[in-house]
Amino acid sequence: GEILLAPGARYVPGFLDRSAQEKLVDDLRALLRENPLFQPRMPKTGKPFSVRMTNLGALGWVSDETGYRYQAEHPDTGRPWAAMPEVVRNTWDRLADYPHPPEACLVNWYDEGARMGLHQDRDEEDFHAPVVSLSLGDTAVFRIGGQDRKHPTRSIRLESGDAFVLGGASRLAFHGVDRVIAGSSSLLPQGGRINLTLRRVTKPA
Ligand code: MD3
Ligand code: FE
Repeated sequence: GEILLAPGARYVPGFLDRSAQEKLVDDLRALLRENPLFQPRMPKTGKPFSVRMTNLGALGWVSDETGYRYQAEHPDTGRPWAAMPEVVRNTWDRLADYPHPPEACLVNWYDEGARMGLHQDRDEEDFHAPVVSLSLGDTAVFRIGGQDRKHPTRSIRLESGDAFVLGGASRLAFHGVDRVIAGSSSLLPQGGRINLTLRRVTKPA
């Protein structure tokens, strides 16, 4: 079943079954050896994020003292990002309802205590393309509001295997992760949470 939370915000609980989640975590662990997590930093202040990140695909989102941007190389290794696993490409094809492939898959890795403040995703050129998210591991207390920071927000729990599609009027909604509930999933033996966000970055020709 699929739940419409707001115009364009489609929540798909249980999109990946347990065996697909386990296979995806195995794939990610292998990809992380060549394509390690890095510690993003806030523009200007250089304050480190509590979430560690990496990317898969042609382009990746990075943040450091000089600003936010998409780039083709890993900031620490200088190499191109690893390719997206098949299950990730298939997720986009099944959920995005958009006629071009994704260019970036941002991998957010939440250790205990990590969070993500309320923000908009606006570093992409084409807001007609949705953002598709997949959650793995411990449950996140996720918050979503409107297009203005002052608009009211609601809180939902994103569990392991859940998908979320943010398109249409929700594409520029403010959103964030208040906290991760330690011990809520057995998928990752060390605990924590992984979120994958699939994005189109450039305007298709
Ligand atoms: C709502 N990630 O990477 S995923 C991000 O759980 C990000 O790691 C969160 O926000 C996470 O930018 C949330 C769900 C999500 C992704 C993109 C959105 C919700 C969104 C874009 C617009 C509105
Ligand atoms: Fe976001």
